[in-house]
Amino acid sequence: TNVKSELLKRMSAGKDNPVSGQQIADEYGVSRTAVWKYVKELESEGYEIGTIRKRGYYLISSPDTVAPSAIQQFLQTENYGRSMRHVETCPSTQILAHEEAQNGAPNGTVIIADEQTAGKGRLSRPWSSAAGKGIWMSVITRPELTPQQAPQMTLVAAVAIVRAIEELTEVTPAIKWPNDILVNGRKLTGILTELQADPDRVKAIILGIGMNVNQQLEDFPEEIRAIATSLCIEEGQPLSRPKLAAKVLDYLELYVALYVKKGFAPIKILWESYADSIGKRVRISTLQDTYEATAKGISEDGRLEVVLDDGSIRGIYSADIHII
Ligand code: BTX
Repeated sequence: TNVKSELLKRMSAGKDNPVSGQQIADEYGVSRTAVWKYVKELESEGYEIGTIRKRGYYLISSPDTVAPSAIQQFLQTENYGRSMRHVETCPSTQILAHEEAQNGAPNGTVIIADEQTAGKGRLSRPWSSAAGKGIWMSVITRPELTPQQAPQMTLVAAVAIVRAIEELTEVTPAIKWPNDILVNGRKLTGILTELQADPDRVKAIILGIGMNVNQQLEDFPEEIRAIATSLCIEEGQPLSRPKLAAKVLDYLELYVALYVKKGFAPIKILWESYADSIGKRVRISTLQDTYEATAKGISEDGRLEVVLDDGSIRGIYSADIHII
């Protein structure tokens, strides 16, 4: 697959710069027949490939797919996304990722689906995952962290996603604590962080990332049309899902490494620069109760700090926040 994604990457240079099969074969120490087989494989996956006699192959068009080679041609990571499993449809990539993690999947393994039939959010809420319209992926990470440091990974992922969106689009995303990315007040992306751990050691943190990319409003179930949005809706044009998925993985690897090495402080600064609730009046709903307060910032351990009306400060581990 390494040769295949490299082939794909180089074929994207266009008709004037065809890729020589012989050269790829020499560089990677494989036979020309093997290269030719990769070309045929790509064609069967929906790529249209042109051939110029004696010069090589070039890409005419790409299918709208999140298959591994489509994503990997854009990847700049060391580990993240290098091992990848793509399924057309599944109930939830989180379930597959938990199984793979238990079976020893390496750090950075990605499970990605074109469609989820039972995508899940926090507290078993449903996550709408229309076929071919979004990025529905779970990233198995194995950072050197204690279980107490795991919840901040949600915030690390949020910063990575926002940076990727900023780099590839014109939209201005905001982060809503703890796990939503909003554009113009509507939900664009959700993050679900799940943990496999011993009492004192993280075995795997599974980051479930759901990004609305190419939906139109009618692709969302009716009950969320008023609160959801997609990059296509916001930008007025479709976006390449594999390019975006690769960019998210690039930033995710970078910021997870930063967090592990330098602690939460640098992430906190980034996070707060994108947060939409800081300084604002919010309604906080936990499983136990609902109350109002003013959001102050986040703490070193990722809690949302709010000032209650009696002036006391409270740090919240998990809740739903509404700006009022
Ligand atoms: P959450 O609990 O913060 O958000 C769930 C709520 O968001 C739902 O109750 C609904 O109101 C709304 N919602 C549902 N689907 C969408 C959507 N597509 N766009 C905007 N709003 C929506 C958020 O949980 C965490 C979501 C993680 C999803 C990923 S996808 C890959 C991985 N696999 C999996 O099953 N979950 C994760």
